[in-house]
Amino acid sequence: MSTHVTRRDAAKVAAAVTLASSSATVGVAQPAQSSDAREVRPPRREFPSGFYWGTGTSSYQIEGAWNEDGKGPSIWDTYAHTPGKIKNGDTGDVANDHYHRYKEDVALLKDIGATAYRFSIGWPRIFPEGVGQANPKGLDFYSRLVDELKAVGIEPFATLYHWDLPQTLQDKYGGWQSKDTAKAFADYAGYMAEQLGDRVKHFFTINEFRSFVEGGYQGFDVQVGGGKTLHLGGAPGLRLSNGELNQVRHHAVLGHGLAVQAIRARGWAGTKVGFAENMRTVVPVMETPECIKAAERATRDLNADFTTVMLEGRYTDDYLKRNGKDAPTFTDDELKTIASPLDFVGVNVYRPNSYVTPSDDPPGYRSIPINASHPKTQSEWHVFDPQCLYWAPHHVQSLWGAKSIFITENGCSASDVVADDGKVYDSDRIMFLRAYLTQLQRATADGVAVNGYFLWSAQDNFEWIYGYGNRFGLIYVDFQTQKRTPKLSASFFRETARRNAVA
Ligand code: PNW
Repeated sequence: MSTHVTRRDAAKVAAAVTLASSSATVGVAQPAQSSDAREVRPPRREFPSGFYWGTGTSSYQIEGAWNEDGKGPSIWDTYAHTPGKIKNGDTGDVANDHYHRYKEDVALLKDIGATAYRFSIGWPRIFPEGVGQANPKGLDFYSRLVDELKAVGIEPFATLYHWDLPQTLQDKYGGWQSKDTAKAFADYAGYMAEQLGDRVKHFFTINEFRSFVEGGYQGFDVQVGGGKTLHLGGAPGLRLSNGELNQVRHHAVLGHGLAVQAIRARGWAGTKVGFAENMRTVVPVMETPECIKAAERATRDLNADFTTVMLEGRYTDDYLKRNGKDAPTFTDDELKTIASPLDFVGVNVYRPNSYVTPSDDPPGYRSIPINASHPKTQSEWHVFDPQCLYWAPHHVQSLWGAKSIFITENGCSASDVVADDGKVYDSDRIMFLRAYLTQLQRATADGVAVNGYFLWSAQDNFEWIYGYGNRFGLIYVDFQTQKRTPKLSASFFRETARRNAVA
């Protein structure tokens, strides 16, 4: 594989640029003598000033040290230790060994130009049994991580729940099947805001309600095109009925609301809080007013169980009707708690979940099938469409009037390898990022209040049931040696962050 641009290639490119730009002399333009002589002005697709350029990770996916310094076991430790659950029998026991290498990892974040970092706190490191006595060594790890980030000028954004529930709460309460878990979560959230709030100004309560609830308590189907669906799962690996599942959903959003209240009550002045949800992203088939309206209707409807109830404080009539006897039981007070006012909305955006056209019949939109030939990235569920990074934040603003939105995850896995020259040429990831970010820039230019973008992920890591096979990082990790190698996409990210414009 040759990655060098030869002088001849450069001259050809220069000639093509000259031809394209000299409309009066098409066909008679002279090739430029030297590509260096002319000034090339890259297009400027700028983001608003003060925009955060971040990367993200989560505790179980990178920390390792699964049983060190007093940490209690989590449901993901248990699940990954169960034979047959994870591809190749991989576990997060060691993962990226980030628990011991966090200083090197923060230095790398600085090198790749990140101005913000979204990490998650492992609840069982702080409360090994979910509740009760806090573990000072666990707290100390996150405190040192935050200090290290602040020292190099990277803004820390902490997620309080990225799926690694203390095993004790699973054993005792059936996890999120019980309101007791929601209450325990709020106590832990309040404690973290108290302990880190002097330095951490942004907290996300829960990451991806949909993924951990549906994956963990029933298993969920994702449409991948051509009428095919994929069944995905995760810890704790239960198979609940629809009614039971709706109750778990309700407890998860209740946990979020209680956590928001606890953070407000016990946190420091100026602490900001929101959630990070992979809401179902709906793309209008065409950008006509009717189609966009239909897409908004579908967004509110298809996210009724999580995003909509958290932002509106009510389950939509359609949702309750659709679920009939399987609808969750709840009180008005709980709904108020669930919709506690937020400072921002975080959305994880990877793929379109639905393409819609208008319809005169209820529910007022029609989801069209995703074609079998629709492009995908390396992950089998990952349907490719940059438009979703325009429409997801757009709908959040137009439907719910959000004043501040973060893209809390976006990125793709790719078949990355270290080339003979020691570098990693992830051309498809750069293509993915440029295409998606161009759409995000379009959203900000249209007045959508997006304040930051967190690329998933800083480093290759433990990709849940796929183990170490699916690499999402800007930094390549050799899991045998723990050697880190920034990929070509890391240069793309650095340049984008430096310019505050798509590179
Ligand atoms: C997210 N889907 O999961 C998680 O928040 C991360 O921990 C994870 O590593 C990352 O995205 C990449 O997978 C998702 O099927 C899992 O659409 C599945 C889907 C989306 C996100």
